[in-house]
Amino acid sequence: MNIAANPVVENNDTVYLKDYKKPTFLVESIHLDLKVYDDHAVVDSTLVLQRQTAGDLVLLGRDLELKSIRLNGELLSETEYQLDAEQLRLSNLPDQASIQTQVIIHPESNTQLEGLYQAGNLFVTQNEPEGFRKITFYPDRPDVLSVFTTRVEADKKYPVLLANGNLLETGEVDENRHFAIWQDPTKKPAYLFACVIGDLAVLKDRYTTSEGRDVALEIYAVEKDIPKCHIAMEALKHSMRWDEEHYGRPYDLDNYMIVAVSQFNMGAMENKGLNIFNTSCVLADEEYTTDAAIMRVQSVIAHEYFHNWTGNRITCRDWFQLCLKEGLTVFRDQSFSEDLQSAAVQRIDDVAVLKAHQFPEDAGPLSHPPRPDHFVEINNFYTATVYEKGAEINRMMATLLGKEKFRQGTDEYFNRYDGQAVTVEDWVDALTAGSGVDLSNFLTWYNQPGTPKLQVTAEYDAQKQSYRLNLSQSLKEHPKYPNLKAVPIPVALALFNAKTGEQLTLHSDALFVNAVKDGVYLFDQDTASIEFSGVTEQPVVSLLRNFSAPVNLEFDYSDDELAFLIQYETNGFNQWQAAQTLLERVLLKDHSVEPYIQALQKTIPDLVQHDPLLASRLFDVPTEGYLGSRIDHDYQPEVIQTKRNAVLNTLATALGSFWKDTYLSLDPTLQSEFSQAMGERALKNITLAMLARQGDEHAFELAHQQYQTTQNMTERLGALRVLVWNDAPQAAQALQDFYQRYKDEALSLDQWFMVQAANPNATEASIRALTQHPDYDLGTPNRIRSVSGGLSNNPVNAWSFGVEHYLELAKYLDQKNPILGSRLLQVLSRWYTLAEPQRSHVQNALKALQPLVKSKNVTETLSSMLSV
Ligand code: B3K
Ligand code: ZN
Repeated sequence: MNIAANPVVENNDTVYLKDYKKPTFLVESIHLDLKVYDDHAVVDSTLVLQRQTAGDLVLLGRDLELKSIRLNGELLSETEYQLDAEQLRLSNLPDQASIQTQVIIHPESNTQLEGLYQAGNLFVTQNEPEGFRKITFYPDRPDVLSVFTTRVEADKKYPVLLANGNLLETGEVDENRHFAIWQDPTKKPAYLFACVIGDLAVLKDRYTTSEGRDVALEIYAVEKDIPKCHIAMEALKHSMRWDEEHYGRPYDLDNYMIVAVSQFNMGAMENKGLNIFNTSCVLADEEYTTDAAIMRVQSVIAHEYFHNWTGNRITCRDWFQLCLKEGLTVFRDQSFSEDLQSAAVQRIDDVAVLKAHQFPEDAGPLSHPPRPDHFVEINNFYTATVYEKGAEINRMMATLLGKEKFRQGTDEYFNRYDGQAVTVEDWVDALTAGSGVDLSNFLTWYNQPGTPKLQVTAEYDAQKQSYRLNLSQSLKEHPKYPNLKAVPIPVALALFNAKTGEQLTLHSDALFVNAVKDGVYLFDQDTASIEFSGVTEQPVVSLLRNFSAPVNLEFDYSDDELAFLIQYETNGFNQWQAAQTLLERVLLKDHSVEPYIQALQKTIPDLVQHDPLLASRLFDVPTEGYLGSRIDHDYQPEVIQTKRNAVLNTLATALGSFWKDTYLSLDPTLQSEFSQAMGERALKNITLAMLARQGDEHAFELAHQQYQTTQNMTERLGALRVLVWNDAPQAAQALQDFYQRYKDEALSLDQWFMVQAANPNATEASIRALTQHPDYDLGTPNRIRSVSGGLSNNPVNAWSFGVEHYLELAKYLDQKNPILGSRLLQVLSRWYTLAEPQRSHVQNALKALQPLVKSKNVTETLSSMLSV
């Protein structure tokens, strides 16, 4: 691919990091008064301003109907300010001033789910990154921190009136209306402001911090969902304790509230003391939601809670620094989840996401550095690169420093910058100062795009008894970033005795700069070699253990060595990685699947007993989508599908009675540990699917029986999937039954849509039937995603009739909900890898969409996608 061929047109809307300027005024305090009515809302705000630098006061505002503006109490006429669609500008202000504005907004018709919007019977806010300007005129940028006092007024049919901080006062306005006044003592940027108005029930608990603060914990949801909030509440308390123990960070307010809303563009939002969550990331219950969803709830609860220190108390100077708070917070929630379940499996799942989403993103037209240096629409940069690669950068530094020094570094960061809005440089500086280890060259990772290739070769010298590894790194050229530099790559490694499988103790001599320390070699040059002495026999090396760096490793393993690592590696992640590498060769390079099967036969029976969760992951056959992302030219989804099915069929046959014996031997209900039970359920579903693939005459009966008798959603859905995807005689009735059981449970019903959309045998007509179903709803992102996400499970379908589906959605959402529209369109970002004629077909369709879309979000994404 030649990215230079059609450079993206940067226009007047482009914002550059290099242009950053301090705000002219800071806001000492803001009083906000929101009155919500059925057909509009009135917002009065009073800002107390303090000049910081020379220049005009710029208040940002979008879709606001300005009713009045006062300067120090005096009403201003239209000649005294400049107003356009994006801002309100005032010149020649004194150094201290108070500005009062009154605006009208329309939450009831806000379909963009940004700013203040109505979702069913509930009014909620979403202000990150730039939603606050849709509520009132304000210097809506993260380096303006202020004390917020909020008065919320609404009809009494909405008994719950919430905002950030402490409740100061409640009262009646008249017979029909009431109000509440909240004050948040902590200074915060406007993107962390939140309010909620509605009719909700609440689950309450308490938590005492390590400092002895008694915190009231509250989770708000609709009445019938309250029983599904207990797992989230436990995860919240667990997160609070974990942050005290691992980072020394206790909570700082007297209350912590979480509100669940069913219409939400993403997972959740970390508003100070008042998180707003997609129901899919709060509600967790084995009967209604899957194990994967339960794990996600726990990790998102932790993520938003951890933002209280990494994001809220220390925030970003500007939106280019987004990965400062997101990369660090994702790293923290991943570490938390590693402690919660099996660390190896958590790492496997996190790396699988990284490789399936971030690697392809970074290899294609949407590639950008974790800290971008320009953007048109910042909402387009809440990407896998900012989040997941950002997390990997932090993980690399943590790996290199070790626990103790990393903690000294983070302590320094919190001590230095509490209450401030900072940059990625500040973070790396503090880590360096606190740990005493210079990490400044890690900044290169933040500023460059692309996944480095790490090439390693090995030489064994029997006479000298030495084993030598030669390393080199490279990055694909990028026209916008001409001076790509070598990055520091921590390479965690181990050597194994090839005969016994035992791990060897390492003695290394570094030929150039660094030595192997605690099993980690820091490779920070273009090339380097390390030599191990006293190696009496040719060993098997295991590289990049635990995925110690986000790079593409190239090492010339033999298939037998990979099979060896599946069997003997003690790092569960690298066991899985060896299996993945081997299977990728089988699927993309026509290697034999035999070594993998043999390794499984030796490894699995024991693992099924002791670590069913890890065992389940060793059966992962790379998805068609992932395999497609490994192909850069002439990609034919059908070819991949055929090969993958053939391998699965071989596996089904080769392991013979293992599948049924294992299926019948598992009983997750006997497991007291959640992760053991989860592992057994995963295995049950895998073995059941394999039985069906074998054509076992009882497979469908077993599936139907599992469907009917279980009380657990993971099992029910696993069985339903086997029936539906194999067109079993029981499929239609089971689908009907599922619908009847769960038609009033939105999250479960999402799964009903998803299972059908993800059916490999789905057709244009079956997908259309789903999108025309009375329960399909274009106003609810979760429902849209259940169909679009399901469809993308099968690249053959996604790249044929799916193209039209995604384009139609992008066109519709361009105005209604551009954040979501832009996101969904990205499913097609690898169009340029397709074989002809599909490639031209999709390219033409994307070009035809260009003149039809208007939002910055979709326009920027489309233009980048077409820039290859
Ligand atoms: N910080 C929010 C993301 C906001 C996305 C805006 N499009 C959720 C999170 O990362 O915790
Ligand atoms: Zn976050």
